[in-house]
Amino acid sequence: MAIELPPLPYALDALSPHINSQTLSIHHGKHHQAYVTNGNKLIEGTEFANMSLEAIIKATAGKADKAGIFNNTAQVWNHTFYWHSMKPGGGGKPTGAIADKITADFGSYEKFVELFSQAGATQFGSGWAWLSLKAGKLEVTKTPNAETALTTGAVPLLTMDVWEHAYYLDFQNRRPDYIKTFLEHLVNWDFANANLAKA
Ligand code: MN3
Repeated sequence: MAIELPPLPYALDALSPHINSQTLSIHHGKHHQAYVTNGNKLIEGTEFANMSLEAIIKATAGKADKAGIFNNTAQVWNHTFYWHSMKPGGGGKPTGAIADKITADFGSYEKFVELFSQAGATQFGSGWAWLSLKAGKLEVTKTPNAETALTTGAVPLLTMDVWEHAYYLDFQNRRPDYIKTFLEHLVNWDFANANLAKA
């Protein structure tokens, strides 16, 4: 089955003024679309052509001769997960089960903010910061380039894109300001709660 570009779950201007419509238009319409287009070209006529996106990612992870397929398909999945990790009017302290779990596993929401911010800020070059559930416990991790928490034996709950294309038009080189804005104004705790409930 061909890989498809899912629509953004909100309007292009829905995250303004934190992430403006130009960023979302290019990030979704050009970057995300390019991973879809390239992924489809690479799987055409191969054993992966009829597999689900997640199955392709898991089957190609860590295989040097399949790096092109992995990089493009993982980036398709990571971006879709990232769009849902944000919502208009999001951010701030979590509610529901994820709030209790954060307190139980990290000690406090403030400690989670510190760990997540550090993961995003210290990912050298391009990559992702994650909140995941692994062996029943929350963990904050970072991955380089297209690497994804999906293939680490964890259940991803939230992600934040820290590739420069995610924030450069809005924040230029100020990645820490983007991370702060993500946590204070954008993070979608409903999505994290839904993923936690399914985990
Ligand atoms: Mn990106």
